[in-house]
Amino acid sequence: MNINMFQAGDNVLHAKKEQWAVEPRPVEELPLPANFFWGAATAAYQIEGGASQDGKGKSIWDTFSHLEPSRTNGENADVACDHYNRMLEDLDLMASYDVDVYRFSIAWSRVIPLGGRNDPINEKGIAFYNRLIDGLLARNIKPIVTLYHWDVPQELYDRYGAFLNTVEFKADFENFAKLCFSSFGDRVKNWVTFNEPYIISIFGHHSGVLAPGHSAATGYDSRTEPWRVGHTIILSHAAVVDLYAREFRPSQNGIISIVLNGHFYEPWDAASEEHKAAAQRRLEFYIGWFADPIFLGQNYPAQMRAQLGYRLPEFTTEEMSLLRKTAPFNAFYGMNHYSTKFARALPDPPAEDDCTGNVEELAVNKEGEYLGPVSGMSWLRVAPDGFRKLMNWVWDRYHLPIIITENGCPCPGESQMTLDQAVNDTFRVRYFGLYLDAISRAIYEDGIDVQGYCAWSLMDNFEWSAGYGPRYGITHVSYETLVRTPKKSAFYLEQSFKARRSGF
Ligand code: GBH
Repeated sequence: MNINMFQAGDNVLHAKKEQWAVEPRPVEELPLPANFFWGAATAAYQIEGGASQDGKGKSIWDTFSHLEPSRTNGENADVACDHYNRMLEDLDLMASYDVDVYRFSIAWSRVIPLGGRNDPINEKGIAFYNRLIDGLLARNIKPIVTLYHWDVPQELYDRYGAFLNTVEFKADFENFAKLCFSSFGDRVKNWVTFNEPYIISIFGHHSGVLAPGHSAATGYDSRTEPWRVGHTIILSHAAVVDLYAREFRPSQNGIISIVLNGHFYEPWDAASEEHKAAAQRRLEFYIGWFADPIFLGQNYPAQMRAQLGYRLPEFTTEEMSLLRKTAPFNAFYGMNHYSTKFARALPDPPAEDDCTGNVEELAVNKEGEYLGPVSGMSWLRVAPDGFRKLMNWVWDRYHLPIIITENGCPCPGESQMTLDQAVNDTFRVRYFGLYLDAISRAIYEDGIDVQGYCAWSLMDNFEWSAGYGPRYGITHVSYETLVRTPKKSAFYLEQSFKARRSGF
């Protein structure tokens, strides 16, 4: 059976068949190890709803999604997928897909409504996550739990600017982490501290597209804020890894790390040393920024320090020794990856608030070639070779087992489709097939230790600044009725993992 088979006439609206550079090979040729695990990912604010139910406090996203004029497509996640009240149904849905793992995040303001280390705990919030975790284990699904997926309690932002105050934030985050480890760590064995520090720093404090929406245009210092935020995240991560290793790992035996996102970058002109260097530099400014200090226990990449100068905070001697000490405690590299871009060197000097390494990002190269077919998002093109190259880049530099913690796409035109059209998501099936092929090649042809895969996302959900427009789910959600309907891609993943792992 070739389950990668592409059905003509399915909903590949804007992607003509000949646009696909690589034809998926039959899974018999591209297997995965028998112990490779798969599942689906979500984030609290994007699915839970129950915005003020049972004592939940506000997060910066509750504030941001209610701004006038709207910065979130006129929509908010007060209800979202109502997962807070439909959790049992969602557990059964996951079980029906035969997932091995479920990656979700804990809403900090649900368990500590005001967020701080001297603030009260909300037992009803703790009880919700206990029910979720117990429900997963009862269905033989392992939880992978993210402590922070973008929803810092609003009160901490009001008190001290959240990430902008390294000392205060770190202390409050440690306290929150400790509460989670002590409440859930008897059953949760896979922890992620932060989801996508790059996005928190740059999209939250440079472009201002995401909460708290800081940018030069809204009156903030985008020359320095993103780097301060990144610094806070790195040190808070290290402190929590240290806390876990000292106080919890001996009895709980779990593992911990961080999730970094990043495109792969190809040079805009592959024949030019200048543009090849730009692609490398862009990867260092995107990924090395966090991964060099966290996984190597080293300072920021030299090219970043050279370009950014005073804009980049410095690690003290004690901080450097904390980084060196905790680096080996990170058990895996959590990779969120969607697409590839071309990198083109910009003329020097860089803009005074440049955060790219002085690189322009493009979808098309010097020859006018596109990276691959475009999905339902203009930035997200299908480029499985770039995915494989990124796994190689990360493996060569950090030598850690890789877990793909997010990967997926919306189909072209999906936001306008009827239910029947949307569940027949052949574009997504094809994207998944090609990206799984890349993982198989990374493992068997490149010798990389890739251990597991989480599709983004378990279900359609609130896509941040884009509201309910883009749909990334392997399950369709009707935002009128909140009814869940599995898409073809959910069955594809179930079948594909079954076949790829069966060890032909
Ligand atoms: C992930 O973020 C999030 O973890 C998840 O919550 C989210 O729903 C999912 O992806 C889908 O977006 O590079 O300037 O062209 C991914 C963050 C958002 C980063 C889109 C890159 C593209 C704009 N990505 N962004 S750009």
